[in-house]
Amino acid sequence: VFAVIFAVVIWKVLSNQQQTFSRRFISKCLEYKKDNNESYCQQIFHVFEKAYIGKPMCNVTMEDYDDLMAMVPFDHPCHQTMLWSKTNELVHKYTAKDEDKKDCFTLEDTLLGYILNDERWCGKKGSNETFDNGCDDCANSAVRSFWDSASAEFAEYACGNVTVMLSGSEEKPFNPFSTFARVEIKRLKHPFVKKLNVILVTGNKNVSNCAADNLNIDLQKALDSNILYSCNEVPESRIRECSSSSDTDVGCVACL
Ligand code: N1C
Repeated sequence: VFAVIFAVVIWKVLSNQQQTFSRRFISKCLEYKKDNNESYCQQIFHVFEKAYIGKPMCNVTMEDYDDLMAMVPFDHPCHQTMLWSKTNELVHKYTAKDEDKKDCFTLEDTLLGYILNDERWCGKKGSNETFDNGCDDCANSAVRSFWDSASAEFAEYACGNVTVMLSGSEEKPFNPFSTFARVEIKRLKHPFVKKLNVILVTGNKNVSNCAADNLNIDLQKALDSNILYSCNEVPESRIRECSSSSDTDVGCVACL
């Protein structure tokens, strides 16, 4: 009897966990845009799940998300693309605006980025469920491969002047292990992309500036040589001011 009760409890917990993740996915999908309907959001979830379900936790590749990426194309203006590394909180504060005034877009402003931001998930071999805890953080995890895949698409979609917000509190603002360095920078392609603007955020703990070899040598080496490059050091306080007083500026760098 105890064994049966135990099994039922475990089963309930597991199925409840799955519902929680998929419910959250669907409800974020619905709140993203008023005309997203339940059936469209469910279709997206179904294609999303196929990337990792039933697979060993550390065996999910970027390509496993190809169908998902094809199903959910971007529709933001490609010339208003904002990339970032190690400035997660600040960049999203800077780019946050009401829908009708929005003039600078990060991956988290797109449907999939919005739904999956701050989420964890994985599958398990021999199970058809989505787990949202007990997921290992490995190179080919469902989460990492998703961000690699979405970041690749996002950078390929970019055009015109692209901006990236990097951190001057890092010894290497262009960290070779970051998604920006591994995945995004090499997918910016001339002649679609004309220029890359680096906004290097400075504050009270500055360990690098625009003269750093890490930017002038390492970053520029990774960048398509036909794409122009600029770097501006901007105090964090200025960026915070811009976030609140930015009705009039256009694009990702105007207020700075
Ligand atoms: O590794 P990073 O930064 O350089 O990645 C940021 C870079 C941005 O330009 C985005 O377009 O890559 C994209 N991106 C996300 O949008 C994103 N949202 C949440 C990459 N990763 C993202 N995450 C999670 O943060 C994800 O789990 C990943 O591992 C971290 C990357 O943060 P980082 O090192 O500051």
